[in-house]
Amino acid sequence: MSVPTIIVTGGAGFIGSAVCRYLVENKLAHVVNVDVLTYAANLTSVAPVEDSELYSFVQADICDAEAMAEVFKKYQPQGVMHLAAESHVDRSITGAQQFIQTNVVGTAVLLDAALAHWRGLSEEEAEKFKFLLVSTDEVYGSLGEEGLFEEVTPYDPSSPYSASKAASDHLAIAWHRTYGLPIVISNCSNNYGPYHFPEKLIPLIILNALHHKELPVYGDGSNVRDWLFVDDHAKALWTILQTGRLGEKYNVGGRNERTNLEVVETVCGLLDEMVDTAPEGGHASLIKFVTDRPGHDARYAIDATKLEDELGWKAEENFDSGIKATVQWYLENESWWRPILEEKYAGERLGL
Ligand code: NAD
Ligand code: TDX
Repeated sequence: MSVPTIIVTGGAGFIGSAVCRYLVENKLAHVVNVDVLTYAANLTSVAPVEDSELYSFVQADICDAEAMAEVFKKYQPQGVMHLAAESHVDRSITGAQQFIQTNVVGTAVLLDAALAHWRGLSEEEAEKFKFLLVSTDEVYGSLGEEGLFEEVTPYDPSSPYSASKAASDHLAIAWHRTYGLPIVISNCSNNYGPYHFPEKLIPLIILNALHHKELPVYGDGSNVRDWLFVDDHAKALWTILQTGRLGEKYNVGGRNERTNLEVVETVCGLLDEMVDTAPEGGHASLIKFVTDRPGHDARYAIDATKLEDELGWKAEENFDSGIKATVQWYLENESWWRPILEEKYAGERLGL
């Protein structure tokens, strides 16, 4: 059976690697993983599929127009799933320029490469081609205590990261309206799961707790995020690429709102049960409330009704079992995270 060839940008990152594993393991597509391999990349995350004939890897920068043109020419893809990005809000606050470069300029370069490719296709092939821009709920800004983000919620980004993602969403829509490029956009809530880089809240807390280091909770820990298991996101992205309507946006989320403090306490409680090295007073005794993130959005919560009703996707993993499986994965996969901790950045962060 022949399967489509799909370019996945950022396939060595947290979500991109889950997408690569899902598509290749289920023989849904030939994946061409295009990743420049920044600090956040890890090819070990795609090791389970790297020997498959349905998997190819190209080390290239999405900002490099020539390299992108070559990738399209060589692989003649039927679709693009664009995940490559600078993704960490705190880094965007201390250094915004790389976010503008990758998320804004890089997306524009990739859109142009996709457009040139699409224009060269036969009418029949062009009809089947689709470009999925993978975006975030952070483009909508912050909610108060009530309400949910809908696809029509106005954009109101707070951080350099979310502003750069909002810009890339606008570029994709512009390439659709102006040039007709077949675009679809997804806006997803916070992901968690295996292979998550340990600068993000959940893996940072797991690894700091295991090392009896402080567990930094910004502000009073009352900020709310809406957590989705990463494999549910990967399935949603494939569904949207396959059946999403052109020029449309789809919100992705699993209705799992938690305050940050609840998340941290949950992880601590699981570790208390799962390891026999807990500090006196339990892992939660390591919690430290620290200076808040500037521009810290109070609450995110996604209404995924459009995706559920129109395209039939539904989150399968619930947070209680998903977070337990995630903690278990980190306990069993020190070979994945140990080399990352030994890198300079993480060593500083974790005080190792
Ligand atoms: P990540 O930081 O783990 O991975 C990003 C990947 O992109 C890395 O492998 C990196 O090497 C690659 N990359 C960065 N710059 C590149 C460039 N110039 N050229 C080619 N590759 C480059 O990110 P993630 O958490 O997996 O997020 C993936 C996408 O999903 C991002 O677009 C992000 O905005 C979006 N998103 C993330 C979340 C989340 O909770 N993590 C939620 C919603 C949306
Ligand atoms: O040490 C910490 N302490 C803390 O309290 C860290 C790293 C985070 N936090 C808080 C800030 C957030 O309210 O936890 C929450 C989650 O923080 P992050 O893991 O940095 O994620 P967030 O800022 O919500 O953004 C993530 O979800 C949306 C991804 O990094 C983005 O790429 C995605 O778009």
